[in-house]
Amino acid sequence: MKLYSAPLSLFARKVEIALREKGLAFEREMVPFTQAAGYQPKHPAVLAANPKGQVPVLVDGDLTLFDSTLIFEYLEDAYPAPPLYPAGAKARARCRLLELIADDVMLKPLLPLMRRTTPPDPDPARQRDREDEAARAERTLRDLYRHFQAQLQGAYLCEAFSFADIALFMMVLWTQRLRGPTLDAVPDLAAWHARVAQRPAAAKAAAEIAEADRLLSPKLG
Ligand SMILES: N[C@@H](CCC(=O)N[C@@H](CS)C(=O)NCC(=O)O)C(=O)O
Repeated sequence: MKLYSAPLSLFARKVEIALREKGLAFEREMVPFTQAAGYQPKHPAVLAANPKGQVPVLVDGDLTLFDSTLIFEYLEDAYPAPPLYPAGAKARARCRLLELIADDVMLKPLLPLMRRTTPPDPDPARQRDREDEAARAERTLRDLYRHFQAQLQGAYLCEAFSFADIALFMMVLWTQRLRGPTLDAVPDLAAWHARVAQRPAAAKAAAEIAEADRLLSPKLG
């Protein structure tokens, strides 16, 4: 298998964690990324595989796939052990919903925080607007922390460790690296995050992201 990933792509890192949790060997190619230019120029293989021009892209033999959630679903079907979705239609749907809330709903307030790693706007008024928007987004992120804390089922979101934990782990890690709200007000969620962070696949991704920030995101270093 081959994965097109990127050093600071939270969606591609999701897939790296899932592949390692499933014990699957893969070759990884990191596409170019800088804080100033983003993903430009796009990697030709990614452009050829994904009309959105985004990573992750997974190639498994004659199958080429993009989108981290779709890749999760394929991995579970093709390589069911160990499972990363719970058994039972309702439990699986709930788990997918939690992943969607992490990926889509939590991404929205995270976007204004991402500007903290890009060069400041040369117009001071526009830069102040950016900072105000980030402050509003932090309130939404605190609400989402409380939502996810209430969803915990014992040690993990869906009883056993699942794709939902991987998705939320990345979103919370991203919020922390962008100097978003701490987890002080949500101790159970903080304990959950520490628990997931100890898993070797998550620990490896977190260590590589920290190293990528040291090289690529001086404002966070
Ligand atoms: N829904 C997609 C999102 C993928 C995505 O946003 N990838 C980003 C990196 S994290 C990307 O390649 N961005 C480049 C672009 O959109 O031009 C997924 O889950 O894979």
